[in-house]
Amino acid sequence: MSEFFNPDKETMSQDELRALQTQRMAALLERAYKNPAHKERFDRVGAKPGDFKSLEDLAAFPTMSKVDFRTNYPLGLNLAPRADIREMHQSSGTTGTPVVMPYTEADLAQWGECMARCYRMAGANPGDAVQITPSLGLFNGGFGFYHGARSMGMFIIPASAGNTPRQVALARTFGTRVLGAVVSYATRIMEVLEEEGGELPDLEIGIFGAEVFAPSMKEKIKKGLGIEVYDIYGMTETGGVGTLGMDCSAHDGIHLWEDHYYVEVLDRETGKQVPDGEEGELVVTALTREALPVIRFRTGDLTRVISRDKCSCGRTHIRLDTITGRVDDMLIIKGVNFFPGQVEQALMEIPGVCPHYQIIIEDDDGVKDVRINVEAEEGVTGFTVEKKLKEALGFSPKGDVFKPGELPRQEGKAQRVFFESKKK
Ligand code: DLL
Repeated sequence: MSEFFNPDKETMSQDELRALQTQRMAALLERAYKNPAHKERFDRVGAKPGDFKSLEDLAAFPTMSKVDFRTNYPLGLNLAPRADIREMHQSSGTTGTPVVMPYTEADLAQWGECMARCYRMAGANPGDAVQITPSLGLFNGGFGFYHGARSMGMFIIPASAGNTPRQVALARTFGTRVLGAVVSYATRIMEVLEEEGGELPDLEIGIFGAEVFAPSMKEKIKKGLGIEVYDIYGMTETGGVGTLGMDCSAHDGIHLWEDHYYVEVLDRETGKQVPDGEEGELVVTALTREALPVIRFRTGDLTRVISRDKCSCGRTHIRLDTITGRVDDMLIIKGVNFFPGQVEQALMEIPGVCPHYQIIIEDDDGVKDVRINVEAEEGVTGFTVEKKLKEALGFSPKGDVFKPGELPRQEGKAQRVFFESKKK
């Protein structure tokens, strides 16, 4: 059986991809201009869809962000007739107004195809049992795994979030081969398995994402569950999990579905494209979505282009590095800038450390300090943690070591950073 879900599209040459993107982009800009919110955005900077001739011309068009979703809440950016909307998802965010993503029938098929490509890329086959552990609800995670599995023709176990002992029992009873999860939930399943002392003999493939996923964490989960682990990427605004791609078994970058999405990596300050290999903010245009295609959407995610060359797996689409963090997650403590993902990377490199940790930012009347709470097996001390982080990040946080199981567990995306104010 082919390793590709859609071999023609997944192996198009870069030249063919550029031509397809150019044609799709031109049509998209014309279509979006009929929407009052986009028209207003384009007019503000004097960008006219008719002036777009090549992908270089896109730089003249404005970027958009979550703010555009919020000011046009709930469906102001939707281009499809209301009667054609078949499903919606939304992400809550932290500022109150949610980001809403509507889907037409064609959008659901596009999502299903992107996800099916990911399943296939991970080595999943039609008929395999896939267990879906992100919640099937407004969060796109659960339904994305579902639509992709429908497109592939898999045996779907829509377990949704929570009740981990039941998840393990389901996997055992129905022979789950593929597990879809938010990264931190995969560690929870691992933990319950360890407590029970059992194994999941049929489980071979883990497709995890939604959170920063440090290479050392991947390694820990891979070993802990004894499976191959894939890093899947996507977001509400682009149409959900898997829309932006995943790494293949060569694990040499996230294959981004370029026939569906056009990406730029921009310098945050200048808004200019950075050279390949340099880190910047990922900006995405959705070329094939009917209801709500984003145009130059500033994702807030930091990454870099790893390669535009054909991968050893045969796929030709651009490859991006794993997401190192979000622009707004950067922490500055005692003059040192760092991202939570760097803390994760360093912590998971310490032998005996468990994948459950918290980064506490203590604010003592304006003076900030960091405390790391981390679970670890006997023998790992606060000093070990402090030394490792000093080496990795250049400053010395306090390290507090907890016994396995002592820190709180979450079912959705894990909150890793906490702020504590000591001001009276
Ligand atoms: O988290 C989609 C998803 C669900 C991806 C399940 C993978 C698995 P949102 O809730 O809209 O959608 O959050 C999107 O999560 O901008 C990134 O900051 C982060 N994110 C998603 N995937 C990854 C990943 C889903 N593989 C936001 N690595 C994005 C790092 C990720 N961060």
